[in-house]
Amino acid sequence: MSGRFITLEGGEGAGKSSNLEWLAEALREAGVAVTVSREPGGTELAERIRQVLLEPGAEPMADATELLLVFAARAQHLAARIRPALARGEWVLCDRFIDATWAYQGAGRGLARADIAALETLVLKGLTPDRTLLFDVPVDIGLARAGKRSEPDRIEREQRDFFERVRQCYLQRAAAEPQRFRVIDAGQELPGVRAQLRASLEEMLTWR
Ligand code: T5A
Repeated sequence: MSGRFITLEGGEGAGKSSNLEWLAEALREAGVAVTVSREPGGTELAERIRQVLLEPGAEPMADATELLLVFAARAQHLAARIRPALARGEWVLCDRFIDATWAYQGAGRGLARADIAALETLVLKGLTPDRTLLFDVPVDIGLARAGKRSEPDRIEREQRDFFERVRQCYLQRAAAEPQRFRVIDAGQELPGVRAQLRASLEEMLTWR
């Protein structure tokens, strides 16, 4: 694979979606062929799985069902979209990926590490993002932003503690893999966030 795989991660309302297209445009202006996608979703079938995952319903979803659906969507996304784009030499910019599963299903839900690791091996087959931009924001600020934007989806209805565990897990993963992660202080106003992203962008452009 000759392309590059860049993921954007962070808690609810951290500002990933607000900056994804801006990042993609900046890369395109620098002459990079870019595919923009998101998880859960990114293909027609994976988007249908996303709907099942996020729509609040009368029947409570079992934690194992949630985990399997997240990985089912990811398997499809990898096969139909991410791996072909990387093979074409494109840079894939993805709103959330595997770190979200460790944060939400692992730390948030408390699912067993061994189960997540087994599915990661099965589905990712060793693929790791080249760079992960972690949008870190205090939970209350992120939830307030997300709440202003839209009605909470099934996962956004979780308690504050859940999101605090998610945040801490992301920060621990970033500390454990400093070569892959860049932590963006997403609590700043948009111009401050963009300045940090610009620095990460310049660094990534040296890969070419
Ligand atoms: N999930 C996902 C799992 O549980 N496991 C997994 O493995 C995966 C892949 C996805 C859900 O699925 C879960 C996690 C999620 O709960 P989603 O709708 O894609 O659902 O959720 P998010 O990715 O969290 O999307 P959000 O839209 O909530 O967050 P974003 O994209 O980080 O935030 P954004 O850009 O939409 O911004 C939110 C609001 O804040 C404003 C924006 O204008 C917007 O109104 N804003 C700012 N305001 C002030 N200052 C700034 N710097 C701002 N940046 C943005």
